[in-house]
Amino acid sequence: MYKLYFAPGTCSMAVHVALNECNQPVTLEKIDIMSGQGRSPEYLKINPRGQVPVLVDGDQTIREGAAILIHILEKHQSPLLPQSGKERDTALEWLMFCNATLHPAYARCFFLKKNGGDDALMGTAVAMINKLWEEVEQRLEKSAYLCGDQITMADILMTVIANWSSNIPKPVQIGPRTKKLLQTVIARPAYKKALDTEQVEYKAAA
Ligand SMILES: N[C@@H](CCC(=O)N[C@@H](CS)C(=O)NCC(=O)O)C(=O)O
Repeated sequence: MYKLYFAPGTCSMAVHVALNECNQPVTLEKIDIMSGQGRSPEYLKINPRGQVPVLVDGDQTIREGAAILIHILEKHQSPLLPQSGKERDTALEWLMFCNATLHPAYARCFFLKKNGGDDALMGTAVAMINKLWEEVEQRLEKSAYLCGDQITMADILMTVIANWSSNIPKPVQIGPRTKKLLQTVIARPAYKKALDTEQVEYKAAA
């Protein structure tokens, strides 16, 4: 059985949802990153960066969310990651957009909040987030999901990240088409189950 080191509602939740989507049972190991458990000597042995997610699959330990998601979806041949061609390239592009562009944009704001960044700097950082949501909103003019008419993992990771918006000290603006997508994603049984298990309230779709 898989083991997932997670913190409720964080990026590790996308891995939790992916496992649920693939009907894979998982042993969940909660890491209290807010209280510094991620920096404990025990956990640093598991992930020297002190972060979640970490997935243990048999004798393999995988760190980095995008690598973990690709591992799971390929192993279980999930349609959340098309297997070849242009569809796969597009799905990976948007998965990486979420993992390597949208996620760090939020992380920048959390860093400023925690370390007393000034108001102007925070304003600039939040404006960068809002610019990304504008781009997403424009993309959804053409299709219901980020990569067309079918949901992919990118939509799920984006939905997880969107829910961090209420922890940002300035307004984050998410457009109506994007909110509709978020509502569709959180209605999926796999997502609902993860929210229930992690005891997370979803606020970004309203
Ligand atoms: N690049 C890493 C980023 C992981 C990450 O930032 N995880 C956050 C939760 S969303 C975390 O563990 N933060 C605690 C910390 O950095 O101390 C990945 O994609 O796995």
